[in-house]
Amino acid sequence: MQVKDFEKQYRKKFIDTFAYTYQEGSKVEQLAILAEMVKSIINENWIATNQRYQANQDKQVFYFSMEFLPGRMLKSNLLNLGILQDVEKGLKELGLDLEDLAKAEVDPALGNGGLGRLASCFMDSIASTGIAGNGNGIRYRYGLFKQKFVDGYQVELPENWLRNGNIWEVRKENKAVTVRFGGDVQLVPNVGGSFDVVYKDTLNILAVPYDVAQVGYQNGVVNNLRLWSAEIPYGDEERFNLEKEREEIKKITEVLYPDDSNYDGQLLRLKQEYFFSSAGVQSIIRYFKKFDLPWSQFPDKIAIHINDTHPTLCIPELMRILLDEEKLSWDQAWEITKKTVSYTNHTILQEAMERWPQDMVKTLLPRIYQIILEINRRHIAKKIPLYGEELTYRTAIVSQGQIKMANLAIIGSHSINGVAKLHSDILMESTLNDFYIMYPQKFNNKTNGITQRRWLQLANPELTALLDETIGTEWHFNHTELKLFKAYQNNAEVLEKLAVVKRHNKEKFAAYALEKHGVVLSTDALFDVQIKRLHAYKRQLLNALHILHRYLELKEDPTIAYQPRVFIFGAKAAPSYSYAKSIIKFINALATMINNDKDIEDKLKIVFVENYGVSLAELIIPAADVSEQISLAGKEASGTSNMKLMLNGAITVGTLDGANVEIRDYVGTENFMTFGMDNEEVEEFYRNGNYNARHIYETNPRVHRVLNALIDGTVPGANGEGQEIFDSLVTYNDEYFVLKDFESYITTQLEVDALYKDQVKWLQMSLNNIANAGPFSADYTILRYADEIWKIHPYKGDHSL
Ligand code: 26Q
Repeated sequence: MQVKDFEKQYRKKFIDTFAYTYQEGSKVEQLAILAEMVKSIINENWIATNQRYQANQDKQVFYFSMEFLPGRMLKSNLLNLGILQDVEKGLKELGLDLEDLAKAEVDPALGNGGLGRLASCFMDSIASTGIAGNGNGIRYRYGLFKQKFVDGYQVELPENWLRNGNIWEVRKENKAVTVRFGGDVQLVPNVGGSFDVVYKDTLNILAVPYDVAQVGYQNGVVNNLRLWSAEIPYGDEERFNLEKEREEIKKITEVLYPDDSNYDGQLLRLKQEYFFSSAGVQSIIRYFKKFDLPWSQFPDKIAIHINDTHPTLCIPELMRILLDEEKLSWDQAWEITKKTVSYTNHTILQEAMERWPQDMVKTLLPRIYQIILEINRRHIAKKIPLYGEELTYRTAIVSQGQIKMANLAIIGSHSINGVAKLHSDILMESTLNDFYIMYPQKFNNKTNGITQRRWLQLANPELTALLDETIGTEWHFNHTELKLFKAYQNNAEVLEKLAVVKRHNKEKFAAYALEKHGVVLSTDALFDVQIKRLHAYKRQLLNALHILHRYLELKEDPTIAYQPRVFIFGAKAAPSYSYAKSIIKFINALATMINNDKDIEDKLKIVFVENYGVSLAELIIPAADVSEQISLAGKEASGTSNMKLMLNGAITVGTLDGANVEIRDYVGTENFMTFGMDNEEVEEFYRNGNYNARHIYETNPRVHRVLNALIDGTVPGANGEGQEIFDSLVTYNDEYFVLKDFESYITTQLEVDALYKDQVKWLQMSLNNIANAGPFSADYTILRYADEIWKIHPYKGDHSL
């Protein structure tokens, strides 16, 4: 479209919609009109993509995830359509700024953290690699809570993200399905010698899909993300005149559970899980039936992938439909189900494993319960002769009054993968070893990835421009080409340009920190970043203790030549996780003390950003010099901020945990700052039970001084929290070995200081990180899923990999 046409259309569309001129409109309205125009381009490709899939009867993957964190979509859609620059120009002619309009979009927080963001990176990569794929999730009325700090404490506010409507969704009322809960189920013998399943007194809920286009990168592909909303069925309004019943239905898709690593067995959560699993499976069945193929070909046309155990009920749901509605035999249905479903595990923590009380499942989902019991019975009967009772019973789905979702997911699928090499090894060798013995061929690794489009091209346009002028633009389509950048590591001019890019990005963040938090930052300081959910195992506390250590040192001797640093934190704590909230309060108290201490000047600053999410990540990551990846070895399944920060030239200070191990392998030990115990050492402590945190406190003078500062009133306003943290470390023996790794951490941080002072060396390390980040493109991860698990071939567009 010509710029002139664009302007004309924009003016007209605005007036047609609002009956006043765009100059009088709000940013939200100006954005809405732009989005309408973008959608009309997208929709054509969307229809064409669907027609192609249908005509070719392509195999499709359905990615079931309880969470998606897509971030704002305007610029990402423009980039992927290949019209970002043109639209920017057109808007300028109209006197509008694309950046302003982009910021008027809400950032849908329909997820907690890593798992949800991964799902969205995957959606982008599935479309961009030309794979026929769909997302399946929940359209929560309220997203993850908005975080505010009040006197340094986290306060949670509701996130009413739909207030102005969602410009990218299309309500598909004609694709609604019914999901049944509760009631009684009877198996009534029929003339054919089998039986019919008769339901009585069920609560029927209408699942209405809202579809969101997933635009591929300059390849014409538009896939679908389908988010389900719970509504009262048509014609049932009479029945639902009771306020209470209406409320109950509305509640199902009302809020996202804000816990990301702690299992909390609430009935409503179980309802959510079945609701979107059932709706998704029903709509897949409806799609498959259009082809009029034998059921045995179902796995040749459909792959269902479950993102952690949250959608596991799609296994018994698929069984239910095949058995009860399509009248297949158990063996046929079971074969099809196993061949269709695959599962990714995202956690090592035992306390995060989902298990539901048997009685809850029985009451809420009587038919599904029967099917789960039968799956379990057959599993036990089949495996005891092979593996004996002890091992077999450890793999039971139903045990001690509980239904274990991971066990059901493994038994009912053909593939289970971890999300980084170390994580997958730990699953096979320890956490899920019993299953590994039974089904070694099901286990595999798929190291996570990130989309370079959002995390480099959109978030860091200046670095993108520098890469384009040095290595060309082929890397936009094939991210391993970033490797070409390595050839410039001794090029003074390129290093200088890299420094300028980093400085500009730091200036942008500094402007935000000043406006939002009133903190003045110097861009000469090293920007040290830890952004992730707040959890004890991620050890934000280790970071905080290091800062406190530096502070105490500087107070004692102001001449110490520490490299000035800005410590940036972004983290939400689950509302019920009180220890995590205490750490937030403690870090905020530390920030207030240090930022206002005249003796410290620019040597130390702390910024704990409020309400961390995808949009803030896009601002912070390009500004980072150091990436803090300091979880206790063996605890972080993968991590993905580690990849995003590396891609933007930050140097990792990290333990050998999750994907850090692979990052270090690619970038080389000389460009990665390793510290702390490895997984073996941690395991050894678990085996011998010899860890004694109090002993470290009593014998290590640095630890002693820092810990005393937690309880002697050094940090004003955090006495209670200081004491609580002290106790967790000393009295309760420091579950995550913070004190054990402390020395190694502060030593490594001193090395970081020294390296940073040698700017050429530092820039070379930074450049090497960028150049080696290509393999962590989610495009490659997705191609491996497609090839090895889903058995789907990418569509060969102009720029397929
Ligand atoms: C389960 C039951 C009840 C309520 C909530 C939950 C729940 C919700 C979300 C449990 C876990 C999550 C999220 C987990 C998560 O984000 N894990 C992270 O996944 C990333 C992507 O694979 C990894 O990089 C991280 O290492 C991992 O922590």
